[in-house]
Amino acid sequence: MVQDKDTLEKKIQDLEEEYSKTKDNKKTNYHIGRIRFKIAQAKHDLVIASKKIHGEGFFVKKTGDATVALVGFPSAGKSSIINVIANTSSKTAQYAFTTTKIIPGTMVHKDSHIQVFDMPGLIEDAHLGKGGGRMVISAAKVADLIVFVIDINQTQQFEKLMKELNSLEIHINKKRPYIQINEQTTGGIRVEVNKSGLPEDDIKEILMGLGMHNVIISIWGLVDEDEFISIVSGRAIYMKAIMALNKIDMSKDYHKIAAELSKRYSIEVVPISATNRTNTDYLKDRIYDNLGIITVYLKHKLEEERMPMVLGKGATVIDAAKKFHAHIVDELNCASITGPSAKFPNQRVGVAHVLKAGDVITFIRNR
Ligand SMILES: Nc1nc2c(ncn2[C@@H]2O[C@H](COP(=O)(O)OP(=O)(O)OP(=O)(O)O)[C@@H](O)[C@H]2O)c(=O)[nH]1
Ligand SMILES: [Mg+2]
Repeated sequence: MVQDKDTLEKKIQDLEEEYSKTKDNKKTNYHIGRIRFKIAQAKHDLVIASKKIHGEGFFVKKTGDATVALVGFPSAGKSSIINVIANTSSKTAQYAFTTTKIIPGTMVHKDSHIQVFDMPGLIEDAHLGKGGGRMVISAAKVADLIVFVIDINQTQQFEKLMKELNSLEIHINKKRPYIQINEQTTGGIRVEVNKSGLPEDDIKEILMGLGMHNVIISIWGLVDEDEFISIVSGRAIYMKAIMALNKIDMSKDYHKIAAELSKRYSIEVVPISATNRTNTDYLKDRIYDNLGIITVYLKHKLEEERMPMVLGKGATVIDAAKKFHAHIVDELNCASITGPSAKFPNQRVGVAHVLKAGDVITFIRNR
């Protein structure tokens, strides 16, 4: 049965009341697990119900070598930043909600093409469909990196952003705990490995709540109840993020503020001013680096022209060959490399050789 928004809000309120009454009684652990599960489920249903009320969905297409989403409160300077770092022109203004839909741009850096999404401002209760909440979810699903844009005069907004993303079941700069679930036809629920810190009974209760009655489960890392539910129900999204601390032209203390934020939230903070273009090239560098990509160059042995190719850090000669052309892999013998990963120019290396940014590669085929 699909429940409407008001019914769900009432249900969450009742459950939370029940939860707070039951919380301090140690004998009721089992019951608490069930309430927590029900609350999480109702909150998720509420997000879905709110989406229906607020109308249409939308679609963002991924292009380029990697994708980055700019996320922040209204007027933090997202559009001002995309206008500086990418080849697009997004409207900027002093009033909130200047941007109302996702504006894509391309940032060209070190011969890579990085797609950047300028997004509508996110606000509190975005997970209920207010502000740009839904757009953040759809963009988060395709983005490889989030850049939080924070106004230096409003740094308290970061805490609210993190809370919102938590409600959207987007986990920031966290490693996904490894959980293995094997569905069976009979035998009930068997917890084989449990390094979660959660009582086994709670785990069973949650799985039953999700309709998983016959499974063997192993949990290899610490996880709390909310995150566990979010993972086993398939809704959890894990995202890497950095922060662009904007408008530093308005604060003399920006070094100190940046350092404090970075320490408190364990996030890389890049202080910038979009208006004065202070540090914006450095921001591009940090985006590129946090995407974990390198640009290498392919060169035919008889030609001067070099073709840029973007690969993941740790990529080998064979990875470059695969990306270049599937057929070349069978014929590939070795490669000749000039650049950071070579000991000397035109060094012959095997196909398992690990490349570095800036390498120039010439494939050498079997005769
Ligand atoms: N002083 C100063 N003002 C800035 C800076 N960056 C942006 N602004 C101003 O802040 C206001 C909001 O900038 P936008 O780029 O429109 O902000 P936004 O985050 O895109 O806002 P929404 O689209 O409404 O979510 C504008 O008046 C900008 O001129 C900066 O580095 N320094
Ligand atoms: Mg904007």
